[in-house]
Amino acid sequence: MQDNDFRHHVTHVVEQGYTILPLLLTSEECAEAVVQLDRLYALRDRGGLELIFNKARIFERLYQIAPLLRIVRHFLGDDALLSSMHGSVLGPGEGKGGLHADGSITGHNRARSMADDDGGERITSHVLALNTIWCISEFTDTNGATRLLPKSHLHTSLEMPKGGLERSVIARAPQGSVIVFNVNTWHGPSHNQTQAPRYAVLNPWRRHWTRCEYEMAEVVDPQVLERAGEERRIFGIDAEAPYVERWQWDRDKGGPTADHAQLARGKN
Ligand SMILES: O=C(O)CCC(=O)C(=O)O
Repeated sequence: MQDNDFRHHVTHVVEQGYTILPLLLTSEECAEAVVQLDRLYALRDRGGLELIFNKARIFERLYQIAPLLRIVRHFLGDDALLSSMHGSVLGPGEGKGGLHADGSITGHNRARSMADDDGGERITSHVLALNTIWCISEFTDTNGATRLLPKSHLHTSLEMPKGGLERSVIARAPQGSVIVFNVNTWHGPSHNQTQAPRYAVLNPWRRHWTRCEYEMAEVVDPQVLERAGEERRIFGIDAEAPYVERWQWDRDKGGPTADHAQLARGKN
């Protein structure tokens, strides 16, 4: 990505709460992703669409794309963490719901985590997390593309701004693009009025020092971690909290030091 494109996307996220990076995946990669999403959709009742980097090689590609990582790290720091990776197949007729902001289950937008002293205001001063949505299908006005409410990332209340749904805009994007948005931005799928499913991958990112949606260091398949190469840090091995005393803990490895290997649990 050229520097002026980078600055354009950064400014759009800062001012509008989202941006769209076009055409980062090839049509062949999207076609392979569709095959795999269809296979996993059939298994959806038993978690088929969860943590899909463990389930097909094509999805490992989604955290190896330099222009996206550059934007993610610009906002969340060099040690940003992948928080989950979920497949989405939005069928014909689906997507009639409203909008929401993410982080309401495990993040700073969780109503029960608001303290009295917060005065009912969520954190908007810094970007605490981003969501990214990969457009495995082209995203159009009619096929259930994500809609977003511009500037809603600056809204301090946990309640959606009045008239939010009416003022939201559909993220039109060519196949292979990725939508990047602030965790505070209200969004949701629009109504799929076509006869074909809309395919996407939902791929949120968080700061190193916040909790991810999964214990990624624990759930990632060891071979997937190995293949991640330099990018393995996105799984937060060094973000794991010690379960032994600190002097016995190897932070880089995310487990007891070699001298205390007998204290290791599970994967260590
Ligand atoms: O499927 C979409 O378009 C939106 C997904 C969504 O709401 C989310 O990832 O939180």
